Amino acid sequence: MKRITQEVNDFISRGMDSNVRIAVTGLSRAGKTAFITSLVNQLLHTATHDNLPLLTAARDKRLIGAKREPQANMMVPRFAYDDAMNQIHATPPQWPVPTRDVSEIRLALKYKPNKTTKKLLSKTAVLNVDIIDYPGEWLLDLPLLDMDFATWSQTQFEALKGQRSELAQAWLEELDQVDLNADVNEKKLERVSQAYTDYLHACKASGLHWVQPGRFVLPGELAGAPVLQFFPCQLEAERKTVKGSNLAMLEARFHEYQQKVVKAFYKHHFATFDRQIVLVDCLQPLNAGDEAFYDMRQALEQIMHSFRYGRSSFLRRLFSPKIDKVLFAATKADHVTPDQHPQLVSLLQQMVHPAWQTASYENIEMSCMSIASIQATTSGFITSGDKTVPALQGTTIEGEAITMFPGEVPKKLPNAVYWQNSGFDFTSFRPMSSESDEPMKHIRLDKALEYLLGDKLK
Ligand SMILES: Nc1nc2c(ncn2[C@@H]2O[C@H](COP(=O)(O)OP(=O)(O)OP(=O)(O)O)[C@@H](O)[C@H]2O)c(=O)[nH]1
Ligand SMILES: [Mg+2]
Repeated sequence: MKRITQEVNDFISRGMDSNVRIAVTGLSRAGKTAFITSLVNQLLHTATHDNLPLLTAARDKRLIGAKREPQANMMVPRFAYDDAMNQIHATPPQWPVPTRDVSEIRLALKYKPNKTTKKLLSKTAVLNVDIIDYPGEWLLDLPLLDMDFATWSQTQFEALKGQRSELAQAWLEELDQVDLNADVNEKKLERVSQAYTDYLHACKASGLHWVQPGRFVLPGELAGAPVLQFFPCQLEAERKTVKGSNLAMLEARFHEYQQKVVKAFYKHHFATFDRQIVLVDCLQPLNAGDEAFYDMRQALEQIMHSFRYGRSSFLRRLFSPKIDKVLFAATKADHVTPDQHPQLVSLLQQMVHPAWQTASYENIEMSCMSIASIQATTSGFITSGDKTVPALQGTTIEGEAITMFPGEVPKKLPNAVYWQNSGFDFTSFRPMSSESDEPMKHIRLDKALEYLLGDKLK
């Protein structure tokens, strides 16, 4: 009885409306824009279509409808839902354009509560859902907060192996031209920073996702600002930073980056999130090769640090974290036949589990699933001789209609032999044509919604 009274009080004090902030992240091209566009599109159609059977409130017909509302945070750009929908409904259909910054959109969901406490108060309730899109690369910067400039520099030089050391050549040549103890030369620092940024972009283009500082490749509104103009240097252990020197300036900018960029993101954005979905494109690194694959695993491990709030954690000292549920979703599941979906989940679990099991994720629930936000293929079977095999049908980005078996997804992290013997070649498809008054086709987007929102719609 006491608990019920408390719940009723909470509910009254909040008014009939409640609020949840769901953050959507993932490394670039993971499928964030497609996910948010589809999520909004699905919820806007829920009143008229049975498009979300795995979302309990929708299945039980308690979800009355959804509408767009002006977003709460006025300092953040609006998520470009209409632009994305125009692209998907274009002839031929196109994917939404890449995004580079944080953005936000709000939906109000009207539902019939089934919790006794809420039912006592009103037949209907409203849940305001803020959906925030931000680049996963920004989470790669968290470890920077625990390092000084010299330590960070060292980590960057230690990472210069394999493909990275080749890609870094032009930057290293520029770096050789800098006298760290000479009087500060802003022009020179700008040039070397640009060479370093180009190197980070080249890493991304080769499928290597672990890049630091993350803002260098996705600067958002900070593009061109001096706070993004520094680079790692090889420093001697016994050194003194000369006042007014190039090194002094690099150290100062690194410090500013820690305080005004990284900390500010955690304090002003991350601290406000209630739920987090991390989208992972597991197929892209399978296409790109083993270095890209293990690199993505390392990037995911880094991303997971942001959800580790042990008692003494850095984040807990900075603010009180609120995220209580994190969902890892393998996106673009429609690139493989449905029989491969369990393998996709298992691969994703293997990529995130080691970090998950060893870390102290106090009071945080985590789960993995596979989804396709905007289904671009249909699945079926083809007969070859006396064998029937699963197949996909779709239209390639170039406009060719094809039926194919795209290959098997490894269930476990592939070993060296595997990379030698099996090549992956997942084709990119264009979105299917759809009617503007119909919800888009998806795979398990409703399951993701149930995980992220289900309890809030009770
Ligand atoms: N087949 C299929 N392809 C998808 C799906 N979602 C995304 N894609 C593909 O992945 C690409 C990237 O998707 P976006 O949603 O733009 O990814 P993003 O994470 O927002 O990318 P950035 O904004 O560049 O960081 C799209 O252009 C599509 O080619 C999906 O559900 N199915
Ligand atoms: Mg995007």
